[in-house]
Amino acid sequence: MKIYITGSQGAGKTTLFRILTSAVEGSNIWISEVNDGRLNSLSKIYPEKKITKLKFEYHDLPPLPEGGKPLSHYFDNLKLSDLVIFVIKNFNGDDPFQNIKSFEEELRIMDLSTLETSISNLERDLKKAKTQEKEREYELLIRIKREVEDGKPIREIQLTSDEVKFIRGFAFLSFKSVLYAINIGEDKTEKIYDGSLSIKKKRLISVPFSGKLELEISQIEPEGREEFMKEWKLRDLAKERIEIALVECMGMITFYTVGKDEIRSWLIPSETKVLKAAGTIHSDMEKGFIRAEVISFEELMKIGSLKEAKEHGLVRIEGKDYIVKDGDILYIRFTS
Ligand SMILES: Nc1nc2c(ncn2[C@@H]2O[C@H](COP(=O)(O)OP(=O)(O)O)[C@@H](O)[C@H]2O)c(=O)[nH]1
Ligand SMILES: [Mg+2]
Repeated sequence: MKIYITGSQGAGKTTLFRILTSAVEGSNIWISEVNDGRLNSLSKIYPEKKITKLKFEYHDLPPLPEGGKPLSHYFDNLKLSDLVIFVIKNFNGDDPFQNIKSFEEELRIMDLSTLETSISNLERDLKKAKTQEKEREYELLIRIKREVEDGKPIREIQLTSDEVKFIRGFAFLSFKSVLYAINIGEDKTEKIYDGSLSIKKKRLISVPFSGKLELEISQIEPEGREEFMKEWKLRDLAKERIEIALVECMGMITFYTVGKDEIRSWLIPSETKVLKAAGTIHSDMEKGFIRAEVISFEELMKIGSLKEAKEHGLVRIEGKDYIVKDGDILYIRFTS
C-alpha cells in the first residue's frame, strides 16, 4: 500500500510521517509495519510464533503549490498512490471542514479536466468508427462528468463492477480514498474522541491528532508512555488510531492466520468471500480449497486458545462462499 501524505506548508505532514514511521531524519519515503493490537494479543497466546505484520509505504510529499502556481503536475503524482492523507493545520484556527471542502473541490476540478480530454478523444474515435463498446464508454464518461459537475466525488457515484474496472485506468482523483488528518495541536485532546471532527463516508474519513504532542509520546519507550497518555487524556496512540482509519478508508478489513510457526495479518476488500481470501494467502489454497475453519478474534480471546475453542465447538466450518469478517482467524483446508 502506497500512502502519500500531502497538505500545505507547515500543516504537520512531516510530523505525521514521523509518527507513522521510524524514518531516519531527512528521508521522505519509508516502509513501516502496522501496529495491530489484535496481532499483539494473539502473540501473547502464542509467544513462540513469529509475527508478520502488514506493511505500508509512506511518502512525505512536498507542500501543495500555493499562490496560483500550476497544480496539475502535483496532482498527477498523487494518482500513483493507493490512498492520500491530507494533513490539515487546525492549531491556528483554520476551519478543517472548509479545508476538506476545498481539497475535495480541487480533486473534482482535476477529474473534470481528465474527463473533458477523454470525452473529446472518444468523440473523435466514434466519428471514425462506431463500436458498441466505445459508445457505452462515452455514455458512462458523460454521466460521470455530469455528476462531478454537480459536486459529487466519483467515489460516491453508483457504478457497476464492470464500470469500476473501466474507470480504474483513468486513476480519477475523486475516486481515491482520502484520509483527512486534522492536526489539533495543543487544543483539548477530548476533540480526538468526541466525534466533533470525525467524518466517516465512503472512502473519506477524517481523524484528529495532536501532532507535536503525539510525536513526542511516540518517541517515549513503551513502558513510560502510559503516564504521559493519562496526563494528556489520550486513550490510544496516533499511529494505531490512524492505521485503523486507513484500513477502513480503503474499504478493507483484516483477517489473521495462526500457522505452525507464524501469526500473520492480511488485508482484503470488505465483503470478500473466503475462497478469494484463501487466494491472497496462496493461490494453491484457492485452487484446492476444501473448507475454512473460522473463529472471531473476540471469541478466541475469551476462550484463550485454539485448542480449547475446537474442544468447545467454537471453531466454525465454512464453505467457499462465506463472507470474511473483520478480525476473523482463518484456517484453510485444501488439497494440493
Ligand atoms: N504547536 C504545535 N506545533 C506543531 C504541531 N505539529 C507540528 N507543529 C510544528 O509546525 C511546524 C511544521 O510542522 P511539519 O510537520 O514540519 O509541517 P509540514 O511542513 O507539513 O511538513 C514544525 O515546527 C512543527 O514542530 C502541533 O501539534 N503543535
Ligand atoms: Mg515537511
